[in-house]
Amino acid sequence: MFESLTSSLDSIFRKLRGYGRLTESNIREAMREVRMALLEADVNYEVARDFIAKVSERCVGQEVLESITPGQQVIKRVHDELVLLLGGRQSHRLELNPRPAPVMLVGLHGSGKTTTASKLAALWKKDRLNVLLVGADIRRPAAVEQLGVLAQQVGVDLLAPEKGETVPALGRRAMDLAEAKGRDVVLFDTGGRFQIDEELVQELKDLREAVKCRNTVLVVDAAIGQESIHVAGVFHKALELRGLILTKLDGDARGGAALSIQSVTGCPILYTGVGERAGDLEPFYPERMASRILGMGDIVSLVEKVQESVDLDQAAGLEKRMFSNRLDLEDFLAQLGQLRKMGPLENILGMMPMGGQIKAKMKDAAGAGQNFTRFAKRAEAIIRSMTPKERRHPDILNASRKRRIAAGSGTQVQDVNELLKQFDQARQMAKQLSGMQKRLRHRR
Ligand SMILES: Nc1nc2c(ncn2[C@@H]2O[C@H](COP(=O)(O)OP(=O)(O)OP(=O)(O)O)[C@@H](O)[C@H]2O)c(=O)[nH]1
Ligand SMILES: [Mg+2]
Repeated sequence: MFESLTSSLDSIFRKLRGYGRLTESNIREAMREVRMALLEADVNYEVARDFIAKVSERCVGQEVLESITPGQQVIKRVHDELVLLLGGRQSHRLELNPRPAPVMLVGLHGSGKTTTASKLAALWKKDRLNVLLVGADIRRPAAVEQLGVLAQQVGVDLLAPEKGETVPALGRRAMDLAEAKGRDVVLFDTGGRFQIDEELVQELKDLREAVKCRNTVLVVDAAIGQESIHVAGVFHKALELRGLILTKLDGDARGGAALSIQSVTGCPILYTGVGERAGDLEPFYPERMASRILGMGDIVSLVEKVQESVDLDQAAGLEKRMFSNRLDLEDFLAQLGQLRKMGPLENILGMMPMGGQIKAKMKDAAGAGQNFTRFAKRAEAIIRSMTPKERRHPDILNASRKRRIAAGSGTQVQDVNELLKQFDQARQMAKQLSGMQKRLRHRR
C-alpha cells in the first residue's frame, strides 16, 4: 500500500545521493519534498509537519554536511525518525500471562474482526498455544457460523453462545472452561456497528469486566484512511486498548493512516492484516516497516517467510539436481507449489529491496501476481496429468501424449507446449548457472 510513497521518496533520495556535498538548502528542499510525499500518502498534516521538523533538526549539523556520504546520512535520519513514528524500537506485544489470558477483538462493522480472530488463532496455534475461540457476536445470526467455519479451517476449538445467553455470561463460561481445560488464550470475536455508540461500548465494557480482560485490541480497516485514526482515538479513550491490528494493508489505500495512527492515538500497532487468507497476518515491527517504506526492503521478514514456506530438504535436493543438470518436471511442480505457498507475488516483491521498482515496472503488480497464480495453477494441472515417467523424461512427450495430457488437464496442446518451452528455458538457465558454479569452484 505504500507504493507511491516509496517511489516518491526513492526519487528524492536518489537526487540527494547524487550530490557530492550537501548544502543546507539542498536539505531544506529535500525535506519540503518529503513533506509533500507524506501528505500525498494521506499522512496526518500535523504528523507530517512534526516529522519534517525533527528530521531537519537532526540533519543540519556538521555531521551530515561534512560526511563523505551526506545523502546516506540524511536517509538514515529519515529512517530513524520513521521508526519512531511507527512505534519505536521496542516491540509491543499482548500480555498473555497469567493463563488463560483473555483477548478481545473489537471494532467497527466489517473491519475484519472475525477474519483476524481466526488468523490470530492460527498464528498462536503455530506457537503451540492452546487457543479457545469464542463467538461473542450474538447480534448477527450468521456471525458465529462464520467464525465456526474459519475456526474449523485453522483447526481451533470454538465456543458458541447458548440460546438467550448474554455476552458477559458467555465470557464467564468461556473462562471457566478454559481454566478447567488448561487453555492458554481465550480469544473473543465481538460484534461491530457502523458507528461507535454507547450501547456497543457498554457491551464491550461488560464483557471486559466479566472476563477481566487486559488485552482489548482494536481491529481497524486501513482502507478508511484518516477516519481510522479518529476511530482508534475514540475506542482507545473508551476501552483502554492494548493495541491495534490494522487490516487490509494489501489494499490500495495510501498508507498515511498506518503512519500516523500510533503517534496520534498513542496506541501501538501489534499486527497487520495483508490479505484474506489465514496466513495473511504479520506481527508489526516498526523498523522493518520503515525499511520497507524507504524501499530498503524487509529482508528479515522475507527470510522468515521463505523459512516458513520452503521445505529445506526439498530445496537442498533441488539444488543438487540443478547443478548436476538433472532438473525435471517433478522439480518444476515442487517449485511452483513452494512459490504459491509464500503467498501473492506482490506481497513478496514488497519485501525485497528494489522490489518496489520491479513492481512499478510490472505496471500492474496485482495483475502480474494473478497472472502468475493462474499460470502456476495451469502448469500444475498439466504436470499432474503426466505419468511419472513423462515428468522425469519430458523428451518422450509426442503429439498423442500431449493430446492426452491437454485433455486430462482441461487445457490445449498449445498450453502444454508453452509449459514445456518454459521448462526448457529454466533448464537452460540451470545449465548455465551450474557451468558458472563449476568455473568458480575451479578458480578457487
Ligand atoms: N484484503 C483483505 N481483506 C480482509 C482483511 N481482513 C479482513 N478482510 C475482509 O474483510 C471482510 C470483513 O471481514 P470480517 O472479518 O467479517 O469483519 P468483521 O469485523 O468481523 O465484521 P462484522 O462481524 O460484521 O462486524 C471480509 O470479506 C474479509 O475477508 C485483510 O487484511 N485484507
Ligand atoms: Mg465479525
